[in-house]
Amino acid sequence: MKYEDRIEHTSNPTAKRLFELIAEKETNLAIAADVTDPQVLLDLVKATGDEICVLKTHIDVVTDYNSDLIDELVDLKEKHNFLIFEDRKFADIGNTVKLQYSQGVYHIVDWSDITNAHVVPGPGIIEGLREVGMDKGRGLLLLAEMSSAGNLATGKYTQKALEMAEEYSDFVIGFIGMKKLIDDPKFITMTPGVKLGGGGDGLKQQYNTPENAIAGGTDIIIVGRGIYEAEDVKQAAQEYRKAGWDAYLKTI
Ligand code: S5P
Repeated sequence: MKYEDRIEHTSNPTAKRLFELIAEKETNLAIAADVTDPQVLLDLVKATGDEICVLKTHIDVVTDYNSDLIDELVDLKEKHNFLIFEDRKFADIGNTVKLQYSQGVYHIVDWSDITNAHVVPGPGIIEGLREVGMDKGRGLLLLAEMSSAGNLATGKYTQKALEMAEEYSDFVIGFIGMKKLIDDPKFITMTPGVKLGGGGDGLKQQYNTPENAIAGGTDIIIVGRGIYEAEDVKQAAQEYRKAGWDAYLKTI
């Protein structure tokens, strides 16, 4: 199914916007901008912003953080037309994640269109995040699978994540997964652990190629070191974008 044909299947405004912008921009590439220097982060986003549909951040790895960085990232988001996904991987009880999502240093709910959560605490984690995210039109991804070797998100755990997503599908827009896990056009699957040539990283990360990830039915490829460690980050982003989009065109 084409991305644009899935807009009507979801009620969540962030999911709608994401399908729309992927189709408009013709890119299913998300960058994992895991750099620690705020200026390097901004330069990376400036260089790659036109190639991506999603900027995935780990805001807590940025040194010398101040909230001006968020203002600048939001300006770049408007300029280059992408969504922001703070990869916070919440993992606590509902009341605690609600505070972590909305308060503290980062006030994630105020600027991040998408965030994600582990399902190990059960559905209370979704309810807590939903209490602050829903009114702002945000979307949540559940970690139904992981990319690292030996991870425990398999079998029944993965199945439970899919059931929880169905139950809260006004707020849960999809999954982190290694492949399409459920045949339902409203859910978006994003796959990390993607690198041209495949391989691993010495700390149990496992890489799949963009072609194989998309052939497995995922919707968005998440690429970090494959892009930001390249000599020419723009050119690398263009290569991944083309690989991801060509692979998608083969599926429709
Ligand atoms: O299972 C996972 C889930 C995530 S969100 N495996 C992952 O690697 N990630 C994230 O994807 C990880 O936190 C990092 O930001 C990115 C992968 O980065 P790369 O440099 O290995 O491409």
